[in-house]
Amino acid sequence: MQNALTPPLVNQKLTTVRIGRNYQYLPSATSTNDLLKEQATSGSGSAIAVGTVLLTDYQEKGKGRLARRWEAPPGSSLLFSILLRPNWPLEHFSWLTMIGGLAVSEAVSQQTTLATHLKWPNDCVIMQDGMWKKYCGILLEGHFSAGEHPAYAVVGIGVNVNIAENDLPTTTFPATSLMAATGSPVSRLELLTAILGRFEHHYELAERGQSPLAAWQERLIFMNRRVVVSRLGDEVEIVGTAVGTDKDGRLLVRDDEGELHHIAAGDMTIREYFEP
Ligand code: BT5
Repeated sequence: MQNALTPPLVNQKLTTVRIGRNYQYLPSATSTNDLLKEQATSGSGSAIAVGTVLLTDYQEKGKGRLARRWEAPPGSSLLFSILLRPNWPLEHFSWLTMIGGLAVSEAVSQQTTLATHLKWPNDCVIMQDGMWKKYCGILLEGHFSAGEHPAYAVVGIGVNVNIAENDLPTTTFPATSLMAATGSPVSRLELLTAILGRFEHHYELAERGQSPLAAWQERLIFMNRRVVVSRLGDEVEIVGTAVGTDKDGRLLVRDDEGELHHIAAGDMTIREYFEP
C-alpha cells in the first residue's frame, strides 16, 4: 500500500474553504457512501459540516449503482464520499453527479497529460489503445424530505489511480487506471486535493444558481454516435443516435423512427452501437 491518506497529510495540502475541511480517514471501511449517510441521518447528523469528506484505503462493500460493486485493491485508489446540502431545487439533484465528474476530469488534466472525458451518466473515461475505458465512477445518493431542497446528499467518488494493469477488475465496460494509462504512478494526495479544489469551485457556482450542465456536456462521449441504451440485465432497450442531453442531464436519443427519447440515469447504461 502507498502512503495512507491520513488527515495531517491532506489538511496540509488542501486549498479549499469548505470541501474536505472536515476530513475523516479510515484504513478500511464497508462503503464510504454508507458510512457518511449513517452519520448524516444519526441524531446529530444536522451538525455534520457541509463538505465533510470520508476517505478509505480499502472498501469491503464498495458500491456502484443498484447492486453493482466497486472493486479496488487496498491503497491503489481514491475512494471517498462528500457530504453536501445543496441549496438548489430537487429537479437539479443530478448537478452533483456532473460536478463530481467535472472535478475529477479537471484535476486529472492538471496532474497528468491525459485527455479526460465523461460517459453518461456517471463515468469518467479516457481513450486508451483505441477504446474508451473507465477510470472513475460516481455514486450520488440523497435523502428527500418534503422540502424543496434535498435534505442532504452524498457524492461517492472512486478513482482508479495506481492499479496495475493485471489487478484491474474484470468489467463489462473496459476499466483502466491513471497509472495503466500514463505508464507511471500518480500522487493520490495531489490528485485528491486537486479534485476537492475543483469540486468546491463548481459547487459554489451551483449554489449561486450557475448550472454545471454546459461544461459537463462538452466532455460527453458518444454524442452524435449510434448507441444502445439498456437497463442493467435487460435486452436492448433503444438503439438510436445520442443527440445530447436535456437541462436536467437526461440523455436524448433519437431512434430510427425519428422519436426522441428522454432517458433518466437511474439504472441505465450506454454503449456504442456497431452494426451486427
Ligand atoms: C459507479 O457505478 O460507477 C459508481 C462507483 C462509485 C464508487 C465510489 S467509491 C467511494 C464511494 N463508496 C462506495 O461504496 N461507492 C462510491 P456503476 O455505474 O453502477 O458502475 C459499476 C460497474 O463498474 C460495476 O458493475 C463494474 O462493472 C464496474 N467496475 C467495478 N469496479 C470498477 C473499477 N475499479 N473500475 C472500473 N470499473 C469498475
